[in-house]
Amino acid sequence: MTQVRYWQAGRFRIDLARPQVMGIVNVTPDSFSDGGTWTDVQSAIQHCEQLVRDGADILDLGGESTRPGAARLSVDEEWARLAPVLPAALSLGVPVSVDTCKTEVMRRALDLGVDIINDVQALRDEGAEALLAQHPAAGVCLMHMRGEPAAMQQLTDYQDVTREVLEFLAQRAQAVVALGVSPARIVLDPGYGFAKTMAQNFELQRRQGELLALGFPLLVGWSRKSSLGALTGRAVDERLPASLAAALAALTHGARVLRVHDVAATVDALKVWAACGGAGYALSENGGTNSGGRAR
Ligand code: HH2
Repeated sequence: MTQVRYWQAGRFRIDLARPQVMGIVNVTPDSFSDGGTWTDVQSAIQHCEQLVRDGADILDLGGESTRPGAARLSVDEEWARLAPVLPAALSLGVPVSVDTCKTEVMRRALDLGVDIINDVQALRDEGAEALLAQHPAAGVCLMHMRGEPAAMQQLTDYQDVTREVLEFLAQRAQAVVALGVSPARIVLDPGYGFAKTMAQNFELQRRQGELLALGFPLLVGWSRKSSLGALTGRAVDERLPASLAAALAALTHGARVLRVHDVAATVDALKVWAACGGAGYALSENGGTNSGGRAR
């Protein structure tokens, strides 16, 4: 299977020849695994710096938890968490992503210069697609989920989860491209843990390679998720081995970007995986205009 080589992401053209590690910075009191740890501005900035020292290729900052039942914030509440941390994150020399579903938060983040919008709702908020289409270069991650986080775990009735995720992502990517976003700016995410049972998450993982037929790079987020806890019987702070195993499985099935909490451990695992000849994919040169992606 030939895969796209570059992801155009704001100031950067990210080279996917080497799998990329996206480090999670949750500036939230209630995220499922690290809520409350990085809520004050200084500790959030220090966490960004530490993740970059640990080898993060991308930082993903979120101000609103997406866990089932999490409180929904207003634009101003969400932005008040992100705004003091973003300028420091943007100075660290790596692409910065903002994890949000709200068009107005996206607009403010793009105005500040963030490189990527990571949207678990795949740009379905009103005006979100058009906002990205107006922007010349920002990257975007379109993720599959159903409904809202509050009730999504009741929406797990699929005939064939992989086919439905594929059709949803195809439709969302097509809609965004039709509005003028270059395909080189788009990555897709199957949305592990979002409106899926444990069995569906693992079935989707086993068949994840089918999503490559859409012609976009894949980003995945397995880190510490509850299906890993259900399978291993481990509490959320004991899921690192399970998270690493799932991350490597995702790479084997074609993912190129891993969204993780434990950057240092993931970087080590990737080094060993690569030295052992971990999945080699043929890569096609694709579009994208800016350079500046780091070589490391
Ligand atoms: N998972 C979470 C949040 N954002 N974005 C993408 N693209 N893919 C994911 O799998 C994904 C995501 C949930 O993890 P986390 O951010 O740690 O938790 P919370 O949403 O509770 O802050």
